[in-house]
Amino acid sequence: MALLILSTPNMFDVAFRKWVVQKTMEFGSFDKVSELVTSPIQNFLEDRLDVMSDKLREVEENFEILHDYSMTPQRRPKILMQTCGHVAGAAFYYQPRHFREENVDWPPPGKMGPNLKFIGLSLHPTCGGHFAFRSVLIFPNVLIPEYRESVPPSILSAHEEVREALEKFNYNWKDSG
Ligand code: B12
Repeated sequence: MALLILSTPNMFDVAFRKWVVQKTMEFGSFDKVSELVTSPIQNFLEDRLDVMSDKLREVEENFEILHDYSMTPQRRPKILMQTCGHVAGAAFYYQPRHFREENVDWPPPGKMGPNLKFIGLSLHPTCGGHFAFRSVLIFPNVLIPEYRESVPPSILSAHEEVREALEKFNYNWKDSG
């Protein structure tokens, strides 16, 4: 069994805000938190996962946690979150290779920055692009009998619409253009 953890925009207003307030009290001031906590989102998620892991360990000792930022020593992602999101039925993964048109050079070459690939985009059925993949928990000893993968609902239908979304994600992600 594996569990995929996503965050939705509420995470910032609810759980993350609480964590910042708690750290501010712990360190004495918000300035101290800004100075000492170098990766706030990552630290916040790790703190929350530690609490969850302790509880989980009471029922199952053997599990591994991988994060979206977990890398191999060769700096390759240890886990591909968009693929996980699709097979988990959480968010439809639009992969560029499925939306090419015959005899059309798409995506247009040379528009991505150096060393950047034109990548696919996952869209959640209710949050659209306003979510992030965070972590995966893998329980090698827990098997789910008769498990059936669910297909994530797709919120885009026309290929043209998908190509437009993919271009915006790859070319305009900084300005939401
Ligand atoms: C490397 C990486 C980057 C790099 C390089 C990006 C690039 N353009 O080249 C950098 C650091 C620059 C970057 C930037 C950003 N990223 Co980024 N990045 C990643 C990361 C770590 C790995 C992606 C990767 O390398 N994939 C490898 C390729 C080869 O995988 P693939 O094309 O999917 O191929 C596989 C599938 O086809 C699969 N497969 C084969 N057959 C089948 C069949 C089916 C049905 C399925 C489902 C799969 C499947 O097998 C292939 C591999 O063998 C992921 C997190 C993660 N751990 O997954 C985030 C991730 C892709 N990034 C994300 C985001 C949001 C961004 C930014 C917008 C963040 C920001 N605000 O700064 C920017 C800009 C993105 C952009 N458009 O370029 C999100 C995307 C969310 C989404 N909704 O889709 C991710 C998932 C992170 C997350 N936590 O949610 N990123």
